[in-house]
Amino acid sequence: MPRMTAADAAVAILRREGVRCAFGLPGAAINPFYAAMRRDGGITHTLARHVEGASHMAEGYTRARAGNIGVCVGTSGPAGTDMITGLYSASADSIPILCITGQAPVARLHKEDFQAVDITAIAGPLTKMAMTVLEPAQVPGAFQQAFHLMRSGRPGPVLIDLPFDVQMAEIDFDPGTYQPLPVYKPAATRAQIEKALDMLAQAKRPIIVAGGGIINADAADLLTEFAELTGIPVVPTLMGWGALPDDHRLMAGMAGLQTAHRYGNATLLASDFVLGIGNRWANRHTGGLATYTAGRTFVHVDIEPTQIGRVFAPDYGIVSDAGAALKLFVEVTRERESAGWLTDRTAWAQECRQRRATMQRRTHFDNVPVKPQRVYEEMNRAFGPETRYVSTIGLSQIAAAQFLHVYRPRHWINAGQAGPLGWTTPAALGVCVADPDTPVVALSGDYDFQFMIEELAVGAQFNLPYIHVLVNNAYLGLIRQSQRGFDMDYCVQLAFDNVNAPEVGGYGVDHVKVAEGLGCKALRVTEPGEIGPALEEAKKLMAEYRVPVVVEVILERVTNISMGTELDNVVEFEDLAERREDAPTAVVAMLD
Ligand SMILES: Cc1ncc(C[n+]2csc(CCOP(=O)(O)OP(=O)(O)O)c2C)c(N)n1
Ligand SMILES: [Mg+2]
Repeated sequence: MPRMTAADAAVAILRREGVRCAFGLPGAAINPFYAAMRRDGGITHTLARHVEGASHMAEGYTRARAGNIGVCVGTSGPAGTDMITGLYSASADSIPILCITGQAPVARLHKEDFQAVDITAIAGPLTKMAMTVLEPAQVPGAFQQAFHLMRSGRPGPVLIDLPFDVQMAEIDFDPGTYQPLPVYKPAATRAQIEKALDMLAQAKRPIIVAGGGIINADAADLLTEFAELTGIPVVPTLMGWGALPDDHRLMAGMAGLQTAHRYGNATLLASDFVLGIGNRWANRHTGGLATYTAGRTFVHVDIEPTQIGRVFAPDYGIVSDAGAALKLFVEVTRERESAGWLTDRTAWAQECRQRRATMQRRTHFDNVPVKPQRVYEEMNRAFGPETRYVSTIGLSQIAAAQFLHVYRPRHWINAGQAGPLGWTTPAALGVCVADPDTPVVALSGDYDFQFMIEELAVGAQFNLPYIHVLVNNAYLGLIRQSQRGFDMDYCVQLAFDNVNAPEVGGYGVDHVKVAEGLGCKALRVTEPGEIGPALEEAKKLMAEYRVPVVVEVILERVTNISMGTELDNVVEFEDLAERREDAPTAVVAMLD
């Protein structure tokens, strides 16, 4: 039987489970694991500048491609606590990442040893398993179980904490005969799908709410096929955005309080039946439940049994992987089609398209300072359907969801539930590692950008080129807007006179200088007409220098973005589009 350190066994298992890269940073307590990675030689390591950054890189890496599992590694104590935010946003969005931490030796865990912290207790609520492995011979089993859990049911993160002496101890382990455990994914039965379709057949104005579970299940094609077969319009959630291309005739728009379209909300409110697949009725999607549910029948399909009924009781619930359910939905619908049982949905779908064609928000403003809406219009022009967008939170992200276009699954990569500021830069780097061939465009407000700004150096060091659009209003814009309800503008201003950079005109931080100082390229624009050329220039710089390129747009300080507290009370602060020229890049499905 081969003998090796438990750390070597752990690395051997990572390799057999398909891991090819890791994000992290070493410290004394995790050095044996780093030594094992070095001996193995098959795992590419990206050295983060902040451990939280490593955890978000792992998330970006997972989110970019079906089957990926991002791995982040750190030492004992603060490295583990720094990665807690990554574990939170991963678990909130059902994203598997494996977090590996070093730990003090077993015999000293209870002695308040240097950097010994009970990380498994801290990570417990955020993970599917958090384990300090106390017995070296348990290490293989812990890793095997970790991959089984991350991939089974509702995906999510795992933390494995390895005391120094456990990593160093020699064990018997045969990597050659190691087998990943089978993955458990519940699947709908035929009877369940038939019942759901029977209920659907009763509806006059049905929609499909398509959640991130469809993307996790890699089932976007099946969703499209099912929507086309039945002719039913699709309302993607923020996490499901891209499952159906934005220019599809059945794309009915997103619904919600913030990251939503006017026509999406209107269509949801006009519907009488909602088939939710792989979604979790997030509160910023539903708004008040009375408005959301009134007069509608709900069927909810979710992989996690305890999600059914969590937010409200659906009329019928099915526990199933989204892909397995959609496969059967397609199969049974085809049979019903051949039997001539399908209801014609043309008029309803046409009505939804009509809303889409007429209920656009205006993007074309020529104002200086630039209005944010114009930035997204220029981005729509500059970036094609192959682009992957990465963003986290803020007015910047909300407006992006209202105005940008996404055409493919995993091309809108967003920390939807947790929304941690600072997520965008490291997540974008993780996406670049996962898929160096697809153009990546990150989008940040100035505050999100300033959190974890040091990670730009990782992109420069490891040649991870992407374009980072930075919309600078020198404000914690989303919080400024929400403070209107308190009649205050308090502790949300980022503007100051920068003694080194009078040219930033009182907007505070000179992002161009900081980005350049970190080894990236950066451009700043102040006029709407300069945005398009700057984005083109950024593409060239990115290709030439192979580093992140920041395009900063100086915005007007105060722009309120459409939002509300109920689907039927979203406040519009700007003019709406009345003519095609008001929203020239909007995808308006052409009426048949
Ligand atoms: C770690 C963390 N702290 C606080 C918040 C609350 N928060 C959400 S958006 C926001 C302001 C974001 O400002 P900026 O990135 O400049 O985007 P803008 O809204 O101005 O476009 C804050 C403080 C958060 N999401 N994450
Ligand atoms: Mg801002």
